[in-house]
Order: sequence, then structure tokens, then C-alpha cells
Amino acid sequence: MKVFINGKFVDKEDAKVSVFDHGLLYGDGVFEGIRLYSRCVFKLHEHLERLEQSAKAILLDLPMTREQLTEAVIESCRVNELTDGYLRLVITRGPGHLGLTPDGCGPAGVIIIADNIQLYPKEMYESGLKIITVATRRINSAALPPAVKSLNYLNNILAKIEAKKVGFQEALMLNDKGEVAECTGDNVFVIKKGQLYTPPLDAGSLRGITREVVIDIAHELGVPFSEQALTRYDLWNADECFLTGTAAEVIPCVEVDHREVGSGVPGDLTKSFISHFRQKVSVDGVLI
Ligand code: PXG
Repeated sequence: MKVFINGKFVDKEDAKVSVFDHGLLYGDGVFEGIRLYSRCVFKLHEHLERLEQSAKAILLDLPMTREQLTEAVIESCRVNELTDGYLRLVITRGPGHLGLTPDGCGPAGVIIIADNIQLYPKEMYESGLKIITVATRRINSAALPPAVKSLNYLNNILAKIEAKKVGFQEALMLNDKGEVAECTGDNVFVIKKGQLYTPPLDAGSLRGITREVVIDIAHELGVPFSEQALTRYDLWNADECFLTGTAAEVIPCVEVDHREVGSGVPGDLTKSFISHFRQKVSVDGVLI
């Protein structure tokens, strides 16, 4: 495997960063996870736009232009002879001194890893996922805007560990008002009486690219959609529930906090969203 690091492709073993990089020392940096489906880098422009916005929010100047990043992503797929896979773009603040200030750090690091991913077993897309609410709350947006896809994921990692410790694959995270924010790496949707709902971004959810694709599909299917603050009660009493994310795609959720969602099997509308999503992935992006 060849990894792109600061302008060069190097063997996986040689893809190394400085121990003084603030990306490592403080989680000071931003990232994106992107999928390649049948030679199509799905929603590449949208991912790069979000990366630019995350970088701007943390006052990090990207050392490459949108065009250069696009080329580097395409080249990463080509040199690794991938037709399907998962791309991880990481921008670090760069090497600096021991101390929080980013003054004197640099140049910013640019890493692109082109690999494979399978977050959940295939059967789970048929049978559905069971999730549980954890005690760790989604970080307050006044502390760090949840829209920033920063390298500091401890909040979500702790939530994931808590869920795994009690036998669940994914955790439901609430915000500090007790409303549903999202899962550790996925947005949450529910269907009730034929209408689709997801929490608004200010509830602490990331503006997920897959979330936006699902909203587009809802418009195409004529399914009424609204962003609405949701509580755990709304999930327990939903007719259907599913999660969305680049790694997870669209996955049915059939149990929340030991309560079956609907009749405990993936619902018809959820299945329809999954099949429409699969139709888009190899066409709606940049071809390599
Ligand atoms: N919320 C959070 C907090 C995320 O990190 C999503 C929602 C979904 O967004 P997209 O744009 O992918 O539809 C993410 C996605 C993982 C993993 O292992 C997930 C993400 C990043 C890294 C790993 O599930 N981000």
C-alpha cells in the first residue's frame, strides 16, 4: 500500500509523522473519510468543501488547493489500484514546540490513506443494528462546534467504548439538553407515520454527507422530511430508524435501549432508502 504524505507517495511502513506534530500531541487537525465505489469517489467535492470549512473553523490554512487535493485523492486510488475502498484524508497542524500554541507549527501535514473498510457485517444490513444510549454526552457546541471534523474524537471514542463494554456495536449520544445528537460516527434518522425526521445540526450532529444524500432521496421519493429535536422517547416509539455515515452507509436500526423499533425488523421505507442510496454511490462523484 502506498500512502500520500506531504506531496509524496511512500510505502505504508515509511508513512510517518513527527512526534512534534500537533496533530499527534493535541489532536490539532481535521480529517475526512470518503468512499470509492466502482471507480467513483463518492461526493468528493462535498467532502473537500467540508474539510476546507473544518480547517477554516480551527484557523488552519490548508497547504493544498481543492484541485491539488482532488488530484492527490484520485492518484491515491490509482497507485493503489483500487476500484472500491475507503479514503482517509488527514490534515495536521504540523510539527511545532511542546506547548498548545500553534505558532511556529508547520508546514501543515497532508496525509491520504487509501484502504478498505467494512464497519458492520453484511448480515446487519438485513437484520438491523441494536444501539444503546450512553452516559457520555456529545460535546457542547460552545466548546467545539460539532460540525468541525477535528482529529480530536475522544468524546465519540469514549461513547463507543461504553457501548461495546455492554455488548452493543454503536452508541446513541445525547446533547447536554438530553436531546438525541447522533451516534459515534453516524447520523440518526427516524420514520413516524410516513414522515422522516433527523435532529437539526445545532443538536450536536455533524452535517453528514450521507445525511444530505438521504435528505435528497426523501425529496425524490416524496417522503415528507423535517429536522426536529428528537428525544430517546421518539426513537423508542418510531416506526423505523436508521443510521447514516460514510463507513456505515445507510443501516437499519431495529432496537434502541432494549426497546424494539416498530416490529423489530428493518422497515420498508428504510429498505427503500438503502436501495436508492446504493444506486447513487457509483455515479454521484468524481471518476478516477
Ligand atoms: N457523525 C460523526 C460524528 C461522524 O464522525 C458522521 C456523523 C457521518 O458523516 P458522513 O459525512 O460520513 O455521512 C460521521 C462520519 C467510523 C468513522 O469508524 C466515522 C466517521 C469518521 C471516522 C470514522 O464509523 N465520520
